[in-house]
Amino acid sequence: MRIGITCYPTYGGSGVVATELGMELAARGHEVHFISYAPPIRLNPDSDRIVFHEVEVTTYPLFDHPPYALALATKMLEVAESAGLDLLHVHYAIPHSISAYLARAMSAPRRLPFITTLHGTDITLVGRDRSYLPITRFSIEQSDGVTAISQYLKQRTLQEFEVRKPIEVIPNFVNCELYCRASDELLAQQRAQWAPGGEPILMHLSNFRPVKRVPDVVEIFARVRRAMPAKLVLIGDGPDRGMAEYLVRQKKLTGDVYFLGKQERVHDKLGVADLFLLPSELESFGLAALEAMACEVPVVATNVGGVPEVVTDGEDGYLVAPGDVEAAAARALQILDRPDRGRAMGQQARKNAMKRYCASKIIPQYEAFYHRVLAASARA
Ligand code: GMT
Repeated sequence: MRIGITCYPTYGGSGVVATELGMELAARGHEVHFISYAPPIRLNPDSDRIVFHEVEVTTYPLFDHPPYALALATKMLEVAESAGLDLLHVHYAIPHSISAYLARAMSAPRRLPFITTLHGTDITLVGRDRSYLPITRFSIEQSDGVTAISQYLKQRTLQEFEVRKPIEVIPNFVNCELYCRASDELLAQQRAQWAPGGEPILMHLSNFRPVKRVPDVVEIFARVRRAMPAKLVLIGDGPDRGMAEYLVRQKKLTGDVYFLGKQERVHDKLGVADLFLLPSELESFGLAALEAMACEVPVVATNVGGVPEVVTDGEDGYLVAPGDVEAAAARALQILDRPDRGRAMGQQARKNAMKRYCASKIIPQYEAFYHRVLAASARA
C-alpha cells in the first residue's frame, strides 16, 4: 500500500506513535509518505520506502495566523497525486482530519479515503473546548475510518462527542526488540554517570505539559530521597520544566536530579532505570509507561484514563490517585526496598507489554483496518 501519514512531528506521544507506525509499515514493504511541517523527531529515514514531504506555509502580512491546515490539505493532495497514495492516515484530529477531509474532496473523482486516529488530548482537552467541538465531531464523522488508542478513549469520544461512527480500538504499541533492558556494558556506563554510588534510578519521560504533573515527579522523588539514597533522571522538555527545575533547587536536590532535555534514543535511557514515574492528571494510554515496561522497568502511575489498560496494579507497577504524591512515594519505596529492587516486577512488566502491545501484534491490526477501509471506499 502507499500510505500518507500526518502527525505533529516535534511534540507528544501521537507523533511518536505515528512515526513508529510508519517505520514499521515501511519495514513490512509498504511505501510511507510523511506529510508535516517538519520531519518527525524519531524518524529514521534510512528506508527508501519512507519519504518526508514538508508543508510550507506561505506567510503574508495579512496572515496573523498563517493557514497551516489549508497548506497541509494542499500538500496532501499534491502527494496523493504524485505518489499515487491509497489512503491518508492522520494522527490527532485537529486540524489534521479537516485537512484530510479537504484533500479527499479536492481529489474527487479519484478516491482518497482517510483514517483518523484519536490520541487523547485532541478529544479530552482540545476537542472539549466548545469552539472546537463541532469541527472535531464533524471531522470524526467524515473520516472513512476512526481508531482510538484505548478503550477509555473510545468510550469517552462516544459519550462526549455523541458521534455516530464506529470507532475501532487499536492500542499503542512498542518495538519490543528495540525497547529492552540495557546491555551490561551500557548499564555500567550510564550508572557510573548518574548513580556512581549504586543508588536506584527513578525516571520520567514526557513533554512536560501541565497534564503530566511534572512537579509531582519531583515531590515523589523528594519523599523517596528522604528515605533512601536515590537519583532521578527526567527526559523531555516543555512548559513545566522551569517549574520542576525550580522545585529541585528549592528542595536542595540538585546533586541527585538530572534533566536531560529531549533525547532521540530514549530506549537506551529507559533500559537502565529501576522505576518509572508517570503521575499524570490524565492519560488516554500512557505510551511512556509502556516503553518503560518493555525495558523491564516497573511503573508507578496514576489510576486515570487508559493507564489501567497498560499498567496492572500490583503486578507490573502500582496505580495511585492523581496528586497523591504520598501514596506514589510509598509505592515507589515498596518496590525499591525489595531485595531485588523490583527486578522481578520489571521482568513481569516486560512480559505483560510483550503479551499485549508488541508492534508485531498491533501493526497487522492497522493493515487489516486499512484493507477494510479501502474495500468500503471502493464499494461506495
Ligand atoms: O500526552 C501528551 O501530552 C501528548 C499527547 C499527544 O496526542 O501527542 O499524548 C496522547 O497520545 C499518546 C500517544 O497515543 C498517549 O500515550 C497519551 O496518553 C496521550 N496523552 C493524554 O491523553 C494526556
